Amino acid sequence: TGQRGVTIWLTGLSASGKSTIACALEQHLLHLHKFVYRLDGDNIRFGLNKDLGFDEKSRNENIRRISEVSKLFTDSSCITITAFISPYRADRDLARELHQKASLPFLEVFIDAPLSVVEDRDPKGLYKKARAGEIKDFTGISAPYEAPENAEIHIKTHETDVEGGVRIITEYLAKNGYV
Ligand code: GGZ
Repeated sequence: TGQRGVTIWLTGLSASGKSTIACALEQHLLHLHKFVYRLDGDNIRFGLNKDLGFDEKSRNENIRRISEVSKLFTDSSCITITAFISPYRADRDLARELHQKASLPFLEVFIDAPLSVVEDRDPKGLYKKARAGEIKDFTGISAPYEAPENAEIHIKTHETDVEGGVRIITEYLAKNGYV
C-alpha cells in the first residue's frame, strides 16, 4: 500500500483521555483504510505483561516491552497507537531511542489534563481509592508523573473534545506525510 509505519505514543495520567483518543484515532484511520493497531492496557497488561504490577521497576519493564512491540508493528509499516501512562521520562526516551536506532518514526503525544480535572472525572473511582490508601503507587497521588517537555503533540483534554484531539493528531500526520 506504500504506507509508512509510525508509532504514535500517547502519555498522560489515568483518566486523561488516552484510551478515548486512541480509539477514536484508530477508527478515523481505519475509515481511511489505513493499516493501524492500538496497544493499550486491555491487550497488553492482561497478556504479554500480566506478570507486571505498578511499582517503578514493573512500569519500566512494562514500557520497555511495549516499546519493543510497537517498534515491530511500526517496522511492518503499521500505524501503531500506544496508550499507556508511561510516567517516566527516561522510559519514553528509551522508547524513542529504540525507534530511532531502527530508523522508525516515533511521535510522543502528551494527553494533558490537570490532576484536579482527572480526579474529578475519576471514571473508575481509582483516585478516590488511591486517596484513601487502598491503591498504592497510584500515578499523580502516590507515584510520579513526569510530564513531557518535548512532545511532538500536546493535547489539553480539559479544553479540547475527543474529535478536536483526533484532528490535532491527524493534521500533524498529514502535514508530515504519514497519511
Ligand atoms: C496508575 C493504575 C494503577 C496505579 C491500576 N497507578 O485509568 P485506567 O486504570 O483504566 O488505566 C490505568 C492503568 C495504567 O496502566 P499503564 O500500563 O498505562 O501504566 S504504566 O504506563 O505506568 O505502566 C489505571 C490502572 O492501570 N491502574 N493501578 N497504581 N494506574
